[in-house]
Amino acid sequence: MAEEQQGVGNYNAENIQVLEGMEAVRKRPAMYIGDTGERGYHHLVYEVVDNSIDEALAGYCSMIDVIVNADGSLTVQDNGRGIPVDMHPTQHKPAIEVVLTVLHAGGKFDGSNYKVSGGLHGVGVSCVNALSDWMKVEVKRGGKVHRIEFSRGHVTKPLEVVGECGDETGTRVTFFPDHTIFSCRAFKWEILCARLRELAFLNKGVTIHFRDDEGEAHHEDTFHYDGGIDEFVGYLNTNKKSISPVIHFEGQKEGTTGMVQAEVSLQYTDSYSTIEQTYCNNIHTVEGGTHLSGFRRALTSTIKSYGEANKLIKEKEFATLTGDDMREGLTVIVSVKVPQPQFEGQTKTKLGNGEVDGIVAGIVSDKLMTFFEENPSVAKIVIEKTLLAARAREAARAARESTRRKGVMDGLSLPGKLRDCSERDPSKTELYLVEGDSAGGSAQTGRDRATQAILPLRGKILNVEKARIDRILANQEIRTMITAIGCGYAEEWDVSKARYHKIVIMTDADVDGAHIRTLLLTFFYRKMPELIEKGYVYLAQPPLYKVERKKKVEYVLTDGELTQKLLTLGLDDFEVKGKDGQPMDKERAKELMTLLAEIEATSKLVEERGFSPEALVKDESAQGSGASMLKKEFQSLSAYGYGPEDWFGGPLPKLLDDVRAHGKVGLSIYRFKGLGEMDADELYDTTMNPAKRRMLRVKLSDAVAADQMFSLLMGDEVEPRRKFIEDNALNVRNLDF
Ligand code: 0RA
Repeated sequence: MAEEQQGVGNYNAENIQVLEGMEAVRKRPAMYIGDTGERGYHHLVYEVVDNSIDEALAGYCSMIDVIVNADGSLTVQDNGRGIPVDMHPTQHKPAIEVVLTVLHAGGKFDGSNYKVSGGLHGVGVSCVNALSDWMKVEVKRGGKVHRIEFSRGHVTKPLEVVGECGDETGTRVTFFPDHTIFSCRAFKWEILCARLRELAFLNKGVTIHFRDDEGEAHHEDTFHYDGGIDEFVGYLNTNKKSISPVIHFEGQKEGTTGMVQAEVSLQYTDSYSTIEQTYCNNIHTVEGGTHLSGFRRALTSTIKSYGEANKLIKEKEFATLTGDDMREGLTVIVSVKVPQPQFEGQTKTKLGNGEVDGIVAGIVSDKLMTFFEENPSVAKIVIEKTLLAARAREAARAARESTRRKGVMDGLSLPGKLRDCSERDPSKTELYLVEGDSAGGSAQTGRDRATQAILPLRGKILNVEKARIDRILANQEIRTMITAIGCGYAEEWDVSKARYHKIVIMTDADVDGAHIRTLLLTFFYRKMPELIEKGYVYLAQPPLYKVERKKKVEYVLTDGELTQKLLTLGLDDFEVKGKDGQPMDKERAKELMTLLAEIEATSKLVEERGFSPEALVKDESAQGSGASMLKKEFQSLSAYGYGPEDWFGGPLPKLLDDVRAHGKVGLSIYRFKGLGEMDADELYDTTMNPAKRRMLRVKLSDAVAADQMFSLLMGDEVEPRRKFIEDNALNVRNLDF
């Protein structure tokens, strides 16, 4: 396609080609950008940022700014050389116009082949242009600021000089995705953060600054890592206890299509899980490939030969050791740069270039052996852990075999506690994991027997974060769940055998319930991640309150909703006067009351921690412990003409109380203490009835953050957990998971 477009020497023909190129992208966007949902929407950003990263890799750019603008558009700005603005030799228009309107034109046409980066689809910034309602590009180059504008891939304002810039250079691209193409409506802070942080780790020394000006909460963050992937490994292990230093290898070797560079950082921790993240040209190769296989092979053979030579592994054990055993507790990043990468696999995220296997293996074996020889105490710890993992695996296999003989794991004999449903089509069935026998009883009576199965769980679930496979499989509650779900476990795992496509965690809305829920999620995340990836795991949302008014019963899910309800009822025939003595309109009064309720809640939490809210608000330098949140709330309050003095010792707390009290007239409000308090019909009606219930589907949008959170919440390290809970205590009132 690119050749067809560039080879033509006729102006009209070229123009037609450009038009057709942009139309092709708009007609079949998924072919170019993956999909038109959340992934594709964020992919637009990566395509643009990749161009700036290329400039950085070429040594011309040190700073990249990414800004989500207040209007929902996004800007990427760098201090690279700037996209060339001179006339293109064959296309008879400015080079910048070619880069932005011709598919795959990228930076290639200038002949310098520095480009090893490029987005997952490598489609370039012209695709982003085609899929944007509008795009504006500003370039600082040769002393002048140039600007060009587009809509849906076509020029709307030709290139012009709009100012001077001295010797500054750089590119600024701002675009607004075309909402007639995408179903996603906004850029998500967490998603962009995760990718930008990753890019900063992979390209050490580059500074990426990210700001979000959309919506109410303004976030910003800066990513810069002089330690590169070594720091990445440290970051992934944040909440784990390391048992080795971070070990780094790198090297390069001429391959068939040019120089292949490889970089590896690894560290062992005392945990039982493994993190292996591999990259090719900055692309996360989720499905692995030749760089991963080369690394694994070298790790296994080096540990074995060092262990044998130093008599750390007995002959009898030698044969039973597997690669998995040697990777228990390992966190590793493998990053390679390959001139002409081949991506294979279902999602095109598996590296296929055969020679990379040997190149990575060569670098790792050499240098890991040297490391072990120079650090025998670390080598000993790693090998001991490997042997323990192998023994536990053997014990678990034996246990599984014996239980299989008894027919427990194969789904033929379902656990006695399971109250199964009659429907056999898993896409229609739901399994409720219910905390406690009494709630289990209500759920069993109230359920729809055809499609809803109930499995009551008694007491605490085993923390899989702190147990090896043999202990996990010895745990009764876990065995029961494995059997009921029907997918098997570990080597026998098969997600297509799932007996239900909805697995619903239903726990009390209290601290114990939250703990059980976290333990169950840890189990699914660590041991059955495919269930989460497929979207089979849900959280039930039982109501927190039962509200009765004039014999009409209503259920309320959260404290926030209850407050809203009381305020709405309270303002019904109640006039609120503003600071100026004038009556306020209903909408504005409601907003003010909502804000006051927030101030009240934050103040209460701050007080519980032993601080005075008033002192915090008045102390300019106060930070943390809720101070920033309170300050933000008081800033919003000033929009109504009120200051802190109207709250602390002023009339506002009473106003809030009065409105709420007014709202409560004639109401009876009951707060549920647990699921068990609801009778069977009530539980079904509020929480299980597909026509009325609300449920949360558990999603893994940021696997790294999830991993850290589970290590933190469930691991051994006490100090970071204490800090997390303290930092997040203020969020608890809107904890959604
Ligand atoms: C084509 C050629 C050159 C640089 C670029 C494109 C370029 C593109 C983008 C997109 C965002 N930032 C960018 N920075 C540079 C090479 C320029 C030269 O040889 O001077």
